[in-house]
Amino acid sequence: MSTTRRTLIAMCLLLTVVFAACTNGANKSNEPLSLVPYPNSVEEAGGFFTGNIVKIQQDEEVGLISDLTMQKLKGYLGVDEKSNNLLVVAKDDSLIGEAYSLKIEKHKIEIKAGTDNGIRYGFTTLFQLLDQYSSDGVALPCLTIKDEPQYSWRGMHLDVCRHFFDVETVKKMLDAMALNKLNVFHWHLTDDQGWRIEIKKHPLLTEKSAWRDETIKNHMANHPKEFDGKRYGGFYTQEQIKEVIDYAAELGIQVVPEIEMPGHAVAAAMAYPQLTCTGKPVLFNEWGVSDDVFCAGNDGTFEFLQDVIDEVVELFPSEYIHIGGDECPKDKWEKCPKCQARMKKEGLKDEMELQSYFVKRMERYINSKGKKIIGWDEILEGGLAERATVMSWRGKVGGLEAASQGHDVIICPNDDVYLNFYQSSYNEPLAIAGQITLEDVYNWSPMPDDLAPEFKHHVLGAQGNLWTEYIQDPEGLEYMAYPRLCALAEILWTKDSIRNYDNFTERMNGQYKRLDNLGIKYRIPYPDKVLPVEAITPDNNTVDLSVSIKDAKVYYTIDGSCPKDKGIEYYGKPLEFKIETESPVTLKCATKMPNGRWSAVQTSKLYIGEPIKAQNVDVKPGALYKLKEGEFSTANVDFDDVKQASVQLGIHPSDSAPNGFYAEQITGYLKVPATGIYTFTMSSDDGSILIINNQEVIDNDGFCYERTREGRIALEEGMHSFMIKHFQAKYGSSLSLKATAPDSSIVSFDKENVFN
Ligand code: TNX
Repeated sequence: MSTTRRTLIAMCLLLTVVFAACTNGANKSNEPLSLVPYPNSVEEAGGFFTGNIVKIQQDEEVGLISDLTMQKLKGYLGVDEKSNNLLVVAKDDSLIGEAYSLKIEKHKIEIKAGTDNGIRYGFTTLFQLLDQYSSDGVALPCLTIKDEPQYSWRGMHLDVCRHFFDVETVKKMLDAMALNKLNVFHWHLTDDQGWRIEIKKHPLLTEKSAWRDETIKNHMANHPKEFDGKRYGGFYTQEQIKEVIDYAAELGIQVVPEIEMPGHAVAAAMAYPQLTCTGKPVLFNEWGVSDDVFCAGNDGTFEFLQDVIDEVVELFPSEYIHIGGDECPKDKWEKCPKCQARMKKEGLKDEMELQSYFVKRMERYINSKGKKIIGWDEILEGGLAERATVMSWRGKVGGLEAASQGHDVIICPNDDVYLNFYQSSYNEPLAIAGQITLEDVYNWSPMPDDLAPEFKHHVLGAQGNLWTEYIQDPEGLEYMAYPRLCALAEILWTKDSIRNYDNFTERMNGQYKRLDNLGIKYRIPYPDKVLPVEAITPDNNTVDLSVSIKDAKVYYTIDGSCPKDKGIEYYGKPLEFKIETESPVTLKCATKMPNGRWSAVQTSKLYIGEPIKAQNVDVKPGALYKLKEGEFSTANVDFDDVKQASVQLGIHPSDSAPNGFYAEQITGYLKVPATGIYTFTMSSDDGSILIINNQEVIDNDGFCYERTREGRIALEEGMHSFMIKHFQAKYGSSLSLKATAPDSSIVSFDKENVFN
């Protein structure tokens, strides 16, 4: 072979290698593009755009690049007429609605869209790429992104009534929404516990209704109730409201105000008692639903609400006004002569229809002002208002029903996207109920399964709802909202077919840094693969302390001390325990972010040793059941003095305690089918404790709505004694328990497996 030929081949090879390095380089060390929400189409071309200065070439269209966008751009790139790197921003009417395209070539970046929001999103994507690719000088991978959202309603709701959040906090939330390409801010401005919007015609709404004398402490399930005795309140002046609306508009976010009616009206009625059926002032300094609602028989109520709407429509450019409509008990209407007279006059057959009358009447008024109404799914009851959009919060059912009737709907079920619910089972600040993890949000989809294809376009999208009964301050708010909001944003933007949770988790590494830049104190996950009670056996002698955030480090201790002080760094390899180690070991671990912020500390008791020997006992079917009536605040109740036990075949809460306040204890033997580690899962409302072979496996104690917790223990095949303790105070009651065997089969606590 001639030298020239050899050189040519070598050069070709070299070029191939360089090219490969470049395309790979676009994914520095195979990192995915750190974009959240992920664009719907990305084609990487190879090569890089380099350089820190661009010349901007913009269409004549006015306002295509907003001042704010320009300001942000200058934080990344210099702008100079003489640069031969071009940034082209162009209107392209073939890109509909919020669609945009972003093309990066070696000397040119081009953003195209048909609308201002499209251009904004193009820049948001560009800025995210610049975050990722400008550590040592800008080197953006050449690519073409063609993108548009899956849903048009990508929202975030904030309740500023239960707790008040000032303008700065709201603006910070809007910044985070814009970062995630969300476009609707649903501002819940009135409720029982506070009226937050200045209405000039009715000044007492801010003088009186914006304040309460005290607030319930702890969880509302606690019994007896305690109050803090501290006056609390706040409101927005109309000037401040305008400031927020303008700020949101700059970010491409529509602000939808919510004025609650006919329920959740107590704050208004505190100042204007004539608005309720009794005409007496009412107070409601706790959470939940009050019986006192706006009187539907009194024309004065409608006049008052119309006055409010008059000022609201003047302030808010949004095409929608949310009128609430949820949780309106009918007790007072049933007894109110005016309401009953109204029903008779209007030919309404029941109070449901009276509610529908109320909503329809207000809808007509709001429509006459050129706006559309939205209501929570209760507005379906008694007949839906003609043009209303329905917000489905009690599951997707209301949404399904309304969409099938040809109404637009927004899907935001409490079990899926209530960002006031717990984010994990342990170490969380007090929250209302439930559990919705980041992964749960990510794996959810707003579209109701049974919706006929011809109605699917009525599903406008979804939103995260942030009710603030248990969220007292901005830090608490940020903890609950993020990172779940990012997951929600992605499911609303990115097509289901290209979404993937692991990939999202990787891309979140970049998004966490952006949240850091906004000063947002999002929740940092603690290592949660290790449960509070763990079993370590010769066959299974490791614990995994990994967390999903790549840039974070995990520290742990095994001497009971705090891992934040002198923890040992965990290097991603499961920790091994020798079976001779003295048992139990108290393991504590926590996650540290690159900026020094810590997660909560997870504490775990590791029981080390051979599986516990089975008990050799003579048994009969069923468990022994003891009940104690009375008001308890813990499941840890002594039952020795209860001599009489009944036999019960399954594990379920008492259905015989007459006043709903009781504690119960269930004891017996559980038969397990094989030797190995068992995971026990227990849900209860209120608290419960599980003890196996005299060892506490699950501590799920305390006042709560239904809550699920787990624990592990190693058992030999055969019989093992157990004790379940449970107490019930106010509100719902439940208790359920199961064990997962080493082969993943389920051992249920039923007559096949439970003995005494
Ligand atoms: C139900 S969701 C409510 C709110 C509460 C929330 C607590 C809805 C329309 N009404 O008043 O704050 O649950 O999760």
